[in-house]
Order: sequence, then structure tokens, then C-alpha cells
Amino acid sequence: SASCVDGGKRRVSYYYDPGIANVDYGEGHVMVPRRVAMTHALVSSYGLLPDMKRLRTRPATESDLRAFHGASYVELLRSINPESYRLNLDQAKTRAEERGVGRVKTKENGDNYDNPVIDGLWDYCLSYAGGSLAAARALACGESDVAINWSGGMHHACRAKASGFCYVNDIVLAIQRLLARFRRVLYVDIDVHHGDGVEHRFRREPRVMTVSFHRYDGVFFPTTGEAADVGQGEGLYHALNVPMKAGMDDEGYLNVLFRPIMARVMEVFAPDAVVLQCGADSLSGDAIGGFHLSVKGHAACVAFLRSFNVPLLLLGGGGYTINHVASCWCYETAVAVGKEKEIPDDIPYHGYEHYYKDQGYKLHYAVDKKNGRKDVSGLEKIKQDALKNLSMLRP
Ligand code: V1P
Ligand code: CA
Ligand code: ZN
Repeated sequence: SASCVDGGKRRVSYYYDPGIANVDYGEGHVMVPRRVAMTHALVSSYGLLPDMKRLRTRPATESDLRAFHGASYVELLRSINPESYRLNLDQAKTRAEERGVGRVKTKENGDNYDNPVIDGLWDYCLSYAGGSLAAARALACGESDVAINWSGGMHHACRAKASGFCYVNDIVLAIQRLLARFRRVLYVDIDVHHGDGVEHRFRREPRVMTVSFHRYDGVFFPTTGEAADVGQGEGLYHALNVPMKAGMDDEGYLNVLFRPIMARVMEVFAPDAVVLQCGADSLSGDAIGGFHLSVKGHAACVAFLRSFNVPLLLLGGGGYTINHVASCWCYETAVAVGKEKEIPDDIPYHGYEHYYKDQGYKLHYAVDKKNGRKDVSGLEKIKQDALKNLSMLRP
């Protein structure tokens, strides 16, 4: 419609469940769900809420989860809690740990506590999955052009296994819902990690194309997502992977890779809806990522995909320096509503402002330039590999 041309306004819906503030992965864990409450406080203090339709998040139901996850895995998530886990020394404990939940022994690194049995685990899963499903519904019924759930984006969860801090895969559930209404759905993943769970679910599905940009060096989690990984069977060349070494900055990421590759994807796949996982661990200064994107660089990916005027679902994901995460997702909310040029760089007083001391209370914190990318030629090769794979998709 005329109100929907690039640079213009979009009807944006925003999903937020305040319960996320109380979800705790445990002391020393890098995943801090409170970052979503910080994001919400920033969005609110910048005055962005009136520009969006705020829809209540209804928790997902057990049967919603069953649309992807196995019955006994869902039953495990529903029934387990820290107390029962501690008391069940044998069978039940083994059943959880075989499914990635709790303390998992690994060959390489000893014990792995990535997916702990936490208080309120079931409600947390239903909450973030419910937000992504409601957001997908708002796009499918045509009531919104952009829908946002910063609590979602848990791209590693498998059908019957937790992985990489993700227990249920809200992205798969949302895409499945979009497929009931849209012919072709594009999934784009700018989290620094490979979007393995989503890619695997749709690897044989020609109506879904998955594209992940990620760090890849043989050891970085989850160690998958090489360029030769292109999907299977009917879905051949409907998975695209853009593997990069540590140190990526705005210039290489956006100008050499993201924009040229995504322009071609939009042309050849011509999606009817786009799902963008906005993992903020690709930002400069992230506690585990190793990339050097600025908030503006990261948000340029959102702006670029928004400019195609295709229904757009924005989800969260990783992000481990929590003040950076909140700055980024707040700015991307402003991009969604078309107000990014209007919001001031000075972070308003809003009760959480002390978290932003290290970044001088500015939304656009200074990016560490000296650790940026060194090899330009390496990026050209990565781009050529991606464009070659894309050329195979052409009918
Ligand atoms: O590397 C691993 C374990 C060790 N391997 C056998 C598996 N885990 C990583 C998981 C990273 C998950 C990223 C999730 C997302 O893509 C989406 C939400 O961002 C890991 C790391 C790391 N540096 O890669 N776990 C932890 N760090 C960790 C640190 C402290 C406490 C608990 C987990
Ligand atoms: Ca990724
Ligand atoms: Zn990540």
C-alpha cells in the first residue's frame, strides 16, 4: 500500500512478557534474559511504544510446541524442575541429560552447563514461543507489516534436544505458522552462531530458504555451517551458509557480504515473508562473539530487509554484553517503526541507565577499530562461494 513504501511507516506489533525479567540461567551463565527487560525499558523510555501495536503475549500451549517437538521431550520440559532434577539421581536424570538438559558430560570439555534446569523453565519456554507464534499470526492475518519478539530467536533447539541455551525452537514454530499463509518464507540469521536447528528442520523444504551468517573456524560453537552445506533433496540450495573468521567489521560484513548476498536472495527466492533472527552477539565487544559490528551496522541488516516491503518477523537470539544487546534491539525497534533518525544518542534516565556507564550512556557506543578484519581477499572468496550456490537456485 502507499503508506508502505521504503522509508515510510510500517504497522508494527511488539510482544513483551515482563516475566522474562525473572528468568535466571544461574550464576556465571552468559545468557541473561533480563537483557530483554532492559531492552523494553529503553524502548519505553525512548517513547517508541505508542508507535507500535502492543499485543498481549499469550503463552504457547503444549500442543503448539508439539507442532515441532517430540512428545516425550515436551513432557520432560513440562515436568522437570531444579528440585526433581536434584532428587532424581538415576533414570529421570539420565533422560534429561540425554536430551541436552541439565549437566551434560562431553568428551572434550568435561561438564557442559549450557542448558541448565532452571526455575520456571516450562513457563519461560511457553512465554517466548508464545510471543513468536503471536507475532507470526499478526503477519499471517495481515494486521501487521513488522512483528517483534526480542525474547525469541532460539535457533539451536532440536526436535527432541536442547542446545546452545535454547530449549524450544520458537523460530521453527513461527515459520511453520507462516507457511500456512505464505507460499515462501525466508529465514535470515545474523547471530554470530550458525542457525543449525532451523536449517536442519527445513533442509529438505523448498518453501523455506535459510541463510545464516556466522563465525566459522572449526571450533566455534556449534561448528557447523560451512559453505558446502546447502540443503538436501527437494530443498537443495535452499540452505545458504556464509562462514566467516573472527574480526568481521561493518564494512566487510555489510558491503562485501550481507547486502550483495541478500539482494540476490530476495531476487531469486522472492519470499512472501521474512524472518530475521537478530542475535546481538555479532556486535563489537560481545563477551563470546568475536565480531566487530556497530549497532548501526547490525541495524543496517534490519533496515535492508525491511526495505523490501515483505512481512517481516524480528526475533532476538544471542547477545552476551547485555548493555550492548539492549542498545541494539532498542535501536532496531526504532528502525522497525521508521524513527531511527529521530532518537537521541544520549540514553534517557529510566531506572536502568547505570547499566550503560561503560558506553558513556550513549546508544551508539564506540567500536573497537584496531581489532577489525585484516583479509579483504578472504571475504571476496566467501561472497563468490555464496553467489555460486545461489546461482544453482535459479530455475
Ligand atoms: O561451546 C559450548 C559447549 C562446549 N561444547 C561441547 C558445547 N557451548 C557454547 C554455547 C554457545 C551458545 C550460543 C547460543 C546463541 O547462538 C543463541 C542464543 O547465541 C558456550 C560458550 C561459548 N563461548 O561458546 N557456552 C558457554 N560459552 C557458557 C559460558 C558460561 C556458562 C555457561 C555456558
Ligand atoms: Ca547466524
Ligand atoms: Zn549466538
